[in-house]
Amino acid sequence: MRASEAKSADFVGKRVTVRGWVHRLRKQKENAFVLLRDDRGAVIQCVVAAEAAAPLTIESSVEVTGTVSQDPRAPEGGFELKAGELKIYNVAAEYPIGEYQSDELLLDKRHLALRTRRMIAIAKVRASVLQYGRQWFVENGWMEVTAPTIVKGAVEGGSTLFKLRYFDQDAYLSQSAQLYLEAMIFSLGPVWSLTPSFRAEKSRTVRHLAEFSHLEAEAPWVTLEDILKAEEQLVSYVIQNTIKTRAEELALIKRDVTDLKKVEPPFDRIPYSRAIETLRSRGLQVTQDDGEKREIQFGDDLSIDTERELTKDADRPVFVVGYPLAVKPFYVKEDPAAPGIGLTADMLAPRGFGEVTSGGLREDSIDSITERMKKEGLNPGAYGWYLDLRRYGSVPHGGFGLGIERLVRWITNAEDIKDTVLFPRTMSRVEP
Ligand code: NSS
Repeated sequence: MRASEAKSADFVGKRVTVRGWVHRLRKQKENAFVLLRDDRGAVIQCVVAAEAAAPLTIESSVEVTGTVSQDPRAPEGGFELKAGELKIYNVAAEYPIGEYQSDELLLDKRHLALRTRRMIAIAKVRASVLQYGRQWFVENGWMEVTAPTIVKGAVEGGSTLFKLRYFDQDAYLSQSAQLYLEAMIFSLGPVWSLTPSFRAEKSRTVRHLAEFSHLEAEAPWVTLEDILKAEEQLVSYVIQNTIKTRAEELALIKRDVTDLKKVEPPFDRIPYSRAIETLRSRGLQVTQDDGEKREIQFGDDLSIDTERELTKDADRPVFVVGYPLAVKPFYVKEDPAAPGIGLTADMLAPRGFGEVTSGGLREDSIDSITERMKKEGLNPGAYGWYLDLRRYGSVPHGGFGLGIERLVRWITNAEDIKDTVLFPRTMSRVEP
């Protein structure tokens, strides 16, 4: 059985068998104290004869049969296995990961480091985020679809595309499933997908990965407000359920969830123009491409720093609504009531965690969209099939994308987004 099952008053006095790995080891004259970690990351202390335990090393795999007893001194819940018989499966070689290790070493040895209790806890939180995300869509009548990840066209700008040789032509790794989801809504209605997205992000930041899990949704006949409502409900549902299901894991990584409990709809909607005014009134400076600093102004995109400034005191996420078209991709629909402004919104998580989702309405006029593509330096000829969607029964529609790792980073309070995925991909890391 698993360690978590054995640690129960029902089994006290009974002999049980638990399998796992030596998580910690203390050898004394007569007895050895093995903290055994099971295959779900729960631990139980096992007391075995020193002689039998002599060959054991950290991460050796073992099976212990012993009597469950209750002892308040036993770590992790006051239960232990006594007078254990020990069967050794594999005596591990000297383990390269000790108690205090550099972040770099932990990343180099990630295939082993994912056995640490912090990584296990975060992986479980992530699993719940995925589970409840999926559940929300299913319960609300959205249909799951799968889009290709090898594509011909850019969605989010050309600078972060990964190019690859696809037989005898060039192709790219997908940055977003959006264009494909847009094609699907004509016959499948509201759809969603969870696919890897790829971005050749050249800057090293604590919130960018080269490969991330992208939860995306698209629906016909919607308004911007419909999309924002879906986003705030989805995120609140995922968070409330995850903090309940994963209370133990979040406690283990010392995440105080008081603020997360407050994540309930509706989230504030702040117009982009007001966000810029607020930042200007606080004298916020931005660094330009040439390294010079100047005051932030209307037309600037929001950065990690400006997003932090906007959300540092907030408990709940906020939507920044109505970015200038110039800082958003070609597909964003222009607000008929405000020329130059997009019907688009980013959800910023509180306390500097920053952008978690981005979404809005899509331009449905073929003329406007072709013109915007040209402005962005894209060749409309390469988007033939996508433009067809504007030729054959175009309707008002919209959707959004949510970065799973961004959401997990916020929920787990992880310093670095690399901690939210077991095998992170960044500019400097494609191994292990
Ligand atoms: O570029 S986005 O802001 N928007 C899109 O890709 C849309 N085409 C999505 C859509 O409407 N279907 O990315 C969406 C989200 C963004 O808010 C982040 O949460 C996440 O995807 N994202 C990332 N996470 C981790 N690493 C990187 N590099 C990254 N880029 C975006």
